[in-house]
Amino acid sequence: GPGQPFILTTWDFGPGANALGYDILKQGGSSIDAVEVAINHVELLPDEYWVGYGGVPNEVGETTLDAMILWGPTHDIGAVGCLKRVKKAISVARRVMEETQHTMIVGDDATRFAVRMGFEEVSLTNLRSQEAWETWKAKGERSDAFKPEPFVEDNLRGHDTVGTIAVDADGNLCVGCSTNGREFKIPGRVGDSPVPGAGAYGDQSVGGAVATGNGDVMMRFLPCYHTVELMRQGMPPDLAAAAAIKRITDRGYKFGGGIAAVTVDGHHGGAQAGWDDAGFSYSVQTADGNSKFPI
Ligand code: SD4
Repeated sequence: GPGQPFILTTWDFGPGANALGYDILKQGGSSIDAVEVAINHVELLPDEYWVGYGGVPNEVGETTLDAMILWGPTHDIGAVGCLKRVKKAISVARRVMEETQHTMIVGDDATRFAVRMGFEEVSLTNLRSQEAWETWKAKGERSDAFKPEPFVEDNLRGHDTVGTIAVDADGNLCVGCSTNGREFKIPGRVGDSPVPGAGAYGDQSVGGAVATGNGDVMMRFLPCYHTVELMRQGMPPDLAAAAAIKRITDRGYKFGGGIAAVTVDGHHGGAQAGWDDAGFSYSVQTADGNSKFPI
């Protein structure tokens, strides 16, 4: 309940991101500041290939970013899709939420919006993403995304989208996520991450959920919305996440993906499909410490 702040973040960078966010929560700060700081930390890691700059170039070698933030008390949402040349995608999403009546801004116009809001325009390419693209390009293959069969096993093993859910000492929920999506994606591709209910969702009276994995598939099912709605009906987070994922696999999809979820009073759980050896985990920090939960 109120007074017991917590923060949850997906994948191996979870503990480091949580530590920064929890510092804010511990001092009575807002969950939105905690989520932003935690996700910025991951976005700015130069060696993190799947989030922020320096990673996952698209088919023409450019890194583009998707992010979303949801503020529980007002159920306001801000998102950016295919954001180019700005590093802190979650911060731009926050500006969309706080400074406009809009929910999502995309592409070069998202860049222009960010610049108007005072963000710096920089290259998102570094040595690693440049090399990854050159190596792939040298093979002369078309992007995998041009194989449209939905029921073949996807090859999206190395995913790392950051999803963070926090509740502050005032009981306010915030949910956010940020990614550069999918390697060698077709330019203009937007994944599940900025789509409300797909890459993340939350409800101030229930809790939140964040997704990672094959967003091209997941966004067809709104699995985070599904997870939160099941928790609203009283289902525990792990079973709710599993049911949302089962909705996808029941349709025959052999996809790789996972969901982490937490109720506003701090009960958490997760589920995955196709990722038995992907190392998917989420971490939770509370007054009792920072623990990692492999899924
Ligand atoms: C996407 N869901 O754009 C993201 C990718 C991801 O961990 O989750 N990576 O499809």
